[in-house]
Amino acid sequence: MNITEKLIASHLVSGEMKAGEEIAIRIDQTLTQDSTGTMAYLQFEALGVPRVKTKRSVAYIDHNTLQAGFENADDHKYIQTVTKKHGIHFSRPGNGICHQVHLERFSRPGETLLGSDSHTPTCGAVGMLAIGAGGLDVAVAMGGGAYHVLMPKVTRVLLKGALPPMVAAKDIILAVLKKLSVKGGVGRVMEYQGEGVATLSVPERATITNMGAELGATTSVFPSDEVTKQFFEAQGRLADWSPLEADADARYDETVEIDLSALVPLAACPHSPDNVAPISELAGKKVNQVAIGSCTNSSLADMMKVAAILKGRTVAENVSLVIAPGSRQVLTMLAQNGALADMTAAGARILESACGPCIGMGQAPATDAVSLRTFNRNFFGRSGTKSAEVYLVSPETAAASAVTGVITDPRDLPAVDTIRPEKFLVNDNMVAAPAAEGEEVEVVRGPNIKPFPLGKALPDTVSGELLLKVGDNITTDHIMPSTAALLPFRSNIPHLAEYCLTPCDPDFPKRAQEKQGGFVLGGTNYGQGSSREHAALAPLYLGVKGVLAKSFARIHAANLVNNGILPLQLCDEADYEALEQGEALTIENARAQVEAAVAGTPVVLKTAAGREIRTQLNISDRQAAMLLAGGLLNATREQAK
Ligand code: MIC
Ligand code: SF4
Repeated sequence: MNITEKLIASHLVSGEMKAGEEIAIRIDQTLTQDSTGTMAYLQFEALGVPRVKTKRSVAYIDHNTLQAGFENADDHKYIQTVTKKHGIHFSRPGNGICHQVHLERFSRPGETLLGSDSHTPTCGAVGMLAIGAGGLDVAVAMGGGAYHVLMPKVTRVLLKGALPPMVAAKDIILAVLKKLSVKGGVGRVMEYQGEGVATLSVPERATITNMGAELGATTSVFPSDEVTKQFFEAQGRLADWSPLEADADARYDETVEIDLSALVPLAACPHSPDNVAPISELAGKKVNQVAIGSCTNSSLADMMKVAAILKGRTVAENVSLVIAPGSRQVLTMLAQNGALADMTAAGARILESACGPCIGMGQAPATDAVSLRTFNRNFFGRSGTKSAEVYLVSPETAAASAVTGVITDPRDLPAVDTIRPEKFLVNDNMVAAPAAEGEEVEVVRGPNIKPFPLGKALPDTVSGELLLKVGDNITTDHIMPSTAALLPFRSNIPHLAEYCLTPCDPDFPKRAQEKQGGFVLGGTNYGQGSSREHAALAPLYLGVKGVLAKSFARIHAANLVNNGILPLQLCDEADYEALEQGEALTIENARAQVEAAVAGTPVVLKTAAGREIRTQLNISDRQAAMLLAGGLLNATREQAK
């Protein structure tokens, strides 16, 4: 077996391990962050389970830390109290970005992790099966329920050779993205193999598994080897380590080769992580902002390289350089070893250990600015400035460009070393343990926490207007934007809904409400990007009944079904061209059609002119029950009756 198969086989609850079949797996650990967590815990409460049934569940506060009003702080308080009550550990604000802290302190080779954040696969760096999902799926897993997913194909990414100096792990994943595109990983686990693996430290592997999310992959995984062992030892957690590797005769569905020694520094150009070009082609372009951090590139080793490049130099006058170390462990170690002083002496602006500018919480670039970021997503508008050009680069490229003021190939500067600390500074005092007697904890709910919308049982006739037609690769940042102004409202769907799909059409929310809902039409890979369930809840609130698309991203499709919205994949792509915004669409005998869709029978929609549009639902029995009941929560309640 390969590593993926071993991880799945040891957690399989039901289903057949045949690519494309629905399987159910047992979840050992969960993580949530605050911007999806409030909703996930409201849903967990609705399930009525007194204490989590996982081995370890952790709630992080890392996204909404701006606190421009009371809303964020109220959410933090709610999450702190609800987790204390129900047996969940609580990583307090300032302790760091969920994926960085989870990797450092809680990851375990051989275990499964389900997180309400699309970058949960980060922990695949140590041989975990770590998957991102919607908040409701995570709530169910906390309650002891299995996680359902399609058995993935397994792609072997064969790493050959070793990286040249000043070429980074980021350049490896950018090279994979260039090769495979933002849809290249859909339905697959990317399993890293080959001689190059042993040359990469755990944080370098984590950069790669983290950004595997941008391939659309179910997850990415590395073996757990001697390098992993050393990382656990340095984290004072040797007891949590165990080896995991593929059998010598393991089989893979496909193989992609990357020769590390031939790689050069790369950048993902605006506005997609797969729009990759060599830095040499961009060199000399004037830069206005450099932002270093995020769950992709904020490890101690990354920060030490940045500090070494900045040491004794000054940030160029035309550049604003911001740095957010990924965790309090990283920040404290930088403070203790003097690297932080090298950064500030050069003129870096230090941000707290949180997501910050990566999710548009501050540091929006100036009009038409060129912003170089070590992050993982450069979707249109995500930085908070629509006219900004955001490039995704390695920490080396970012730091080199910050001091020169133009996009710079880091190989033009003297090489800096990568460190592998023998001992990390361990202090878990910012992780609050749950209460032994949860019943006694009072859950505090602020006024911004509104009830979430619930779907209704599917009627026999589903009809409505085609409210909006959009193109390929529509992201959840288009469907439910997350700017500093909107992120505080993650527990207030009525407010968020006013911004639903507005980057595509500012009038969409108004039109959807006037027409009492209807359908949306997308191109390929509709809903790529984040795991945010709000990209289903806001359309649900606006009355969207179904989304037609050429294809869907995995997590978003699951979120639609979980909330009772039909993800209808066009059988004939020509229908995409033919359908026009404003057309009336009807699904007759919808309930019977959804039941028949489990066996692969197309669901047929009719236009006003009587033309038939054939679509596939790609659902299991379990999902059909959800769609009929109007979502997962309704279906769970019906089963409990
Ligand atoms: C992101 O990077 O887009 C986020 C913000 O972390 C999201 C989660 C969210 O929208 O809250 C993700 O990746 O799932
Ligand atoms: Fe946070 Fe950005 Fe990572 Fe999402 S991608 S978890 S916003 S740092």
